[in-house]
Amino acid sequence: MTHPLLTDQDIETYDRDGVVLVRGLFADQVATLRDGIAANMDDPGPYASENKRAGQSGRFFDDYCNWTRIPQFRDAIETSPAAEVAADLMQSPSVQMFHDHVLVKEPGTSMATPWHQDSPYYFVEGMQTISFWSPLDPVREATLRCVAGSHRWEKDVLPTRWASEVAFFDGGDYMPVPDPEAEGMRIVEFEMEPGDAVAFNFRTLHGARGNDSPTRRRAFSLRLVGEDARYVERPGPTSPPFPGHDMQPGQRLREDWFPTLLRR
Ligand SMILES: O=C(O)CCC(=O)C(=O)O
Repeated sequence: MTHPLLTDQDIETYDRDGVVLVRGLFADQVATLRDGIAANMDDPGPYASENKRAGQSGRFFDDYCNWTRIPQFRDAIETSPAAEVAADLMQSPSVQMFHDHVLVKEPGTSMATPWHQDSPYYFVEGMQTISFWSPLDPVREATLRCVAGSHRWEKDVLPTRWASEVAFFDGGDYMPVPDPEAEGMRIVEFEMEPGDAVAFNFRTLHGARGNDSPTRRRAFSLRLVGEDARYVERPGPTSPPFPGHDMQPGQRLREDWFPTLLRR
């Protein structure tokens, strides 16, 4: 039976568009996630970054792979229906943890999140992949924006470094980063309340505006994979890098680092 937060139509939409809104996915975890983000910002991990280009205002903080050291993140992952909803949307009998990602745009942050697909940065590929992007503050302009159907594009989009826009890898066969507005692509975006989540495929092109509003825009992204996801090599170190992972192309992600959250 489909999870009560979803309709059969949502599952079709996710398959067709690579993006769908799930209202209230982390509704019961909002306070916990806000605490976790505060703990994360007080004690950033080794991958934390401040994304800024010359002349830009505000603060855009991001960090990832902290769920094993920040108990609030683990708690939210384990107590929310995220794994159940992921299994339904991906149509996968299993759901495995990949990582968590925190993205905070303080009021008056001018930097937009550039258009990108997540998959080319990662060492995992498959059609059964999902990120849940959940704001912990009401969002309007600074919400996530996704290009419908981009998860089915034949070629991956060139991954770049967010602040410098320099290519992330030297080699590889990638298409240039498109300009979805100029090219008339269908952009899907939602006004959201704390704990709502946008579910999107790792191959879905997405980005976000800066945060001109007078309130913070704290967001938690949870990245999960399904049954068909396999380790792949990229032309260079990936993001996240997971040093010493010791996996070979074609393998499933190792269970001791990327635990299975659900099996049906
Ligand atoms: O929060 C943002 O600005 C972008 C989020 C994003 O790129 C992601 O969750 O993959």
